[in-house]
Amino acid sequence: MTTNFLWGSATASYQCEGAWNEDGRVPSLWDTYLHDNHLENGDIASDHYHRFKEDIQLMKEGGHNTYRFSLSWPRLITDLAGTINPKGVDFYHRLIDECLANGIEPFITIFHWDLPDYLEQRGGWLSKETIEAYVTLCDLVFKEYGQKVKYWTTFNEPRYYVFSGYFIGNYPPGVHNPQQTISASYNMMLANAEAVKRFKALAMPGEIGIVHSYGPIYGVDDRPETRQAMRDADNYYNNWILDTAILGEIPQDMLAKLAGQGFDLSFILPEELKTIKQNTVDFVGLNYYARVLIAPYETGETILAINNSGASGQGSSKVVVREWFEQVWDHANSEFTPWDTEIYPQGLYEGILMAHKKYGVPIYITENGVGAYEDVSGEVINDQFRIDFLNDHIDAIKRSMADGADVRGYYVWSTMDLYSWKNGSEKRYGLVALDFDQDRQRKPKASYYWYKAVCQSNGET
Ligand code: BGP
Repeated sequence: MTTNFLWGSATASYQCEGAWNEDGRVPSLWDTYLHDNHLENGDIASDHYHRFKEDIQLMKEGGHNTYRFSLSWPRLITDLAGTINPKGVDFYHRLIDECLANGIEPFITIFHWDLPDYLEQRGGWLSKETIEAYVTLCDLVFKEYGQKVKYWTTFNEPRYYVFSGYFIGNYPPGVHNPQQTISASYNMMLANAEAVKRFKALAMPGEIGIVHSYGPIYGVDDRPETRQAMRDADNYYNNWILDTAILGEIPQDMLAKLAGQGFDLSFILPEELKTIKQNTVDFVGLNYYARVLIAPYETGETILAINNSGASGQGSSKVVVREWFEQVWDHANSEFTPWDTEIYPQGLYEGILMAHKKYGVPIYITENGVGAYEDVSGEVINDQFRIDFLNDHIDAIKRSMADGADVRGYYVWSTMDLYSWKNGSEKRYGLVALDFDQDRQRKPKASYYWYKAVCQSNGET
């Protein structure tokens, strides 16, 4: 590893902060959606808002030299008029300062899904108004924190946000509308370019990137129809975000295919395409959980994706996109988590090399980890399965670097147990355990101590 390699872990504001209605914070679309549907929510989450100093001490003692976290938009700007909440602004000054005082480099995500509900009520990412509001947010946070922060990312996983919210419909706003999926993704990618533009116009000292949920594409065989399905799946899963943000080009064959299927693309304006072309990111963050295995579209079904449905979901996952592809879960030959996520470290090795060859920009692995049901009641929490998982994935990164990839940092998801979207607190990812039923006392797991040795030896252990 290079000497200044970033070793750390990651969280997101809604998933860890709690304090959902404190100090002037207004509801996000997640608050409203989960409250309205009587689902487990992040009202308290990991209580990071009140306990961030303790968490940063744990990071420091755990050998981390960086922390990836996101800014809560509904804590910072509280209405359509753009009213700034001074207590929210102050909170992130304190969080950033605490990181810096402890030798932890802040790596900031501007948007990790907690859109203010007042914007969702006006159409959310379907509306150009949200792009304007997002740029106002960027302007605020660049000016407030920009002299202290070297690493910025505009969005966490726009693809996952949009496809879950507008295509599958299992996340808020919970609709199933392919046309809206295309419009919302486009607006987010345009907002990404506008944020980069503002960052450069303000001559900020740091670097700016985007974080993508990376699904390297594999085929079930080598037939021409499989190769075509793989290309379409790559557009759906990766290129739509990565080509647009890094190269400034929306994949042409994807647009042609969408037009051929009768989708309306008239909202894409030449001026906007110029903005996208001229304002590309400096680096990319890749979140890696699993590869994507693809077969040609054959079933005649229209869509749908079913996933993330808990232990009973294993074996029932399905993603079929009409005339594009079908996704395959090869249970006979591979290992899967109870949530049907394949454990496939080789996909990280090959995926990094593919991204490196295609894009050539610096890469940060901004999330990698494994969710599990865990008994955290004992004194010692032996999560050997997590150690094995992390070890194999870190090894994959090292191999990719030995083969020429420019990887500059690695973040375990997640720093501590936190709220998992729709799964609540029962799907745990943390290096540090929390007892959600009691006082949320922090208890490092075996993986925390193992990862400490990795960080301290710069990946040699
Ligand atoms: C990523 C998100 C994270 C995190 C992680 C695990 O897609 O960026 O916010 O939640 O996935 O996902 P889940 O909690 O659904 O298992």
